[in-house]
Amino acid sequence: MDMIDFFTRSRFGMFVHFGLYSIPAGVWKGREQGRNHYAEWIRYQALWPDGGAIPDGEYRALASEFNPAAFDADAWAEEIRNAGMKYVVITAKHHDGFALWDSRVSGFNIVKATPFRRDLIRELKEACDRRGIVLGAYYSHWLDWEFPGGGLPLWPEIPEDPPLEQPSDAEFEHYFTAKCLPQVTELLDGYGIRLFWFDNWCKCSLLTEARLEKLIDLVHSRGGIVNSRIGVTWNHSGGDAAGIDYLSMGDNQFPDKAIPRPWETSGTFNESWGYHRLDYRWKTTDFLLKCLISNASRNGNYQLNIGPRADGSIPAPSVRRLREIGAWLAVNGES
Ligand code: FUL
Repeated sequence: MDMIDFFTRSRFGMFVHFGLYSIPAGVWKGREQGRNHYAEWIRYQALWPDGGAIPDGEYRALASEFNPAAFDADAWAEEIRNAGMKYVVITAKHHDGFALWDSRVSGFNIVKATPFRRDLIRELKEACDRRGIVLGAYYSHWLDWEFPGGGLPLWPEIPEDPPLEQPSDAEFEHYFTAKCLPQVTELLDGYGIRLFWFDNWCKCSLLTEARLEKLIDLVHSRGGIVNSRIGVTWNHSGGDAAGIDYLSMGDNQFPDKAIPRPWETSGTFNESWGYHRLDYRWKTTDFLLKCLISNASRNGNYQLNIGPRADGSIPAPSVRRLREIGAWLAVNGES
């Protein structure tokens, strides 16, 4: 399958943010995380604005509680298909460094570090394959809060706190060659992933052109595709995005004109990406449909995110909206 051709024709896909952060779900020791509602950032937001992050050991300990027993890959895939979505991109590894597959590269993963012990990526891939849905991977290639040398947030921008000390170039090189490239290779060769969503949004000196080229070449060597947030272009507008296959807009950003190359907007049902138990700011189905139609009319895709609960179930407000959108598309959409 020509992946970029598939992507361009797809129009509608699902995004999934799922990981250890789904357990605290925006609340740490009885207190709502500060700064914004991105629950997947809780490690560095729990104590904001008082400063400080959740200590490494305390965050890692969440792994021993991670047991999404209600996860049912076929049930997820059914929701995806019935919503009219053609593909799904899941946080194979988000910034916290925790992998949702049985990685040989780092033991900080769902099989080796949790009581669940099941390979979620494998199960989801098989359920998607059975339905002709393409499974893609979000992979945080710059930030990795677990592995020595991984990028750290450029925060805190809290005046009284010093910025976090970033890894040196040599330290980042260690992370990049010992974790990032080998894990992406695992996803390519061990799981047949060909659709990648990388995430970087600021000019970062650690992501040198040489490193980006290596990562892009690796994915391309297997016929895979990469998005602009890999860091080649960071204004999301196209520009000099040489080497990348499709543009990713900023979070929930909808352009008002057609873009002459493959592109997508990733968006949320409420505000957070990961499940946040206090995020009640649900968008209406009408609004979400308008976003989809607007992007489709401008030759772009809409990648709409769910944040499953720690037990692996999809929150009811998302299910309801997915089904409403699917019902509308069944009558009005092209198949
Ligand atoms: C951002 C990330 O920092 C958020 O956590 C989320 O994954 C969003 C889609 O992209 O850059």
